[in-house]
Amino acid sequence: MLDLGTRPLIAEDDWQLTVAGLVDNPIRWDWRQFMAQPQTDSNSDIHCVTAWSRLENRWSGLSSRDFLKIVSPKPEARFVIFHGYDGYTTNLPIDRFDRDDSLLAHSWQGKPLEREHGGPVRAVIPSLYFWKSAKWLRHIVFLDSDRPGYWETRGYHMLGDPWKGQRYE
Ligand SMILES: Nc1nc2c(c(=O)[nH]1)N[C@H]1C(S)=C(S)[C@@H](COP(=O)(O)O)O[C@H]1N2
Ligand SMILES: [Mo]
Repeated sequence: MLDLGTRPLIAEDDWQLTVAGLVDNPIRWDWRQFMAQPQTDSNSDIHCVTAWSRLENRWSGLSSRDFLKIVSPKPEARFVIFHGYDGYTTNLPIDRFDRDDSLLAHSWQGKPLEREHGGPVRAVIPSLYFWKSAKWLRHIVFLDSDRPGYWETRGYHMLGDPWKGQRYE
């Protein structure tokens, strides 16, 4: 599985990222504000639940660590849910987001993310199956309890750790 098939076309000028839920600083960024944040490159492998992997990806963007410093989650925030412009959602524990290889990426292999791969901005969470890496990122919500996203309500695993083979619940 790759995506829901809609592949929304979001011009950089129309793109916005909003944050809600249990944070001290619920930001709303446009493209220019997002691109003005600290920049990080991160190399990682990714693993799709349908058994393919793509090794040695170089992602560039805002690291999760820097992002979390800015939005400042409240102590009771334990889960995150990503929303895409295509209506997709996916959930993960905050400790998987808060890893040094997780980021909000605008580039892949040194080039702007193509629409097909989630441009302008996608989440990249290498420690979980690739369905957790939401494309066309629009909105991030911080929660005190875990809520299933699109695939998770359809029988996929709430965590989805590829090293534990957590495909289905
Ligand atoms: N917004 C959104 N993000 C998504 C999906 C989707 O349908 N919508 N599919 C997921 C799945 S199942 C996979 S395997 C990867 C595919 O990313 P790629 O197209 O860059 O290979 O995106 C993930 N992120
Ligand atoms: Mo997937």
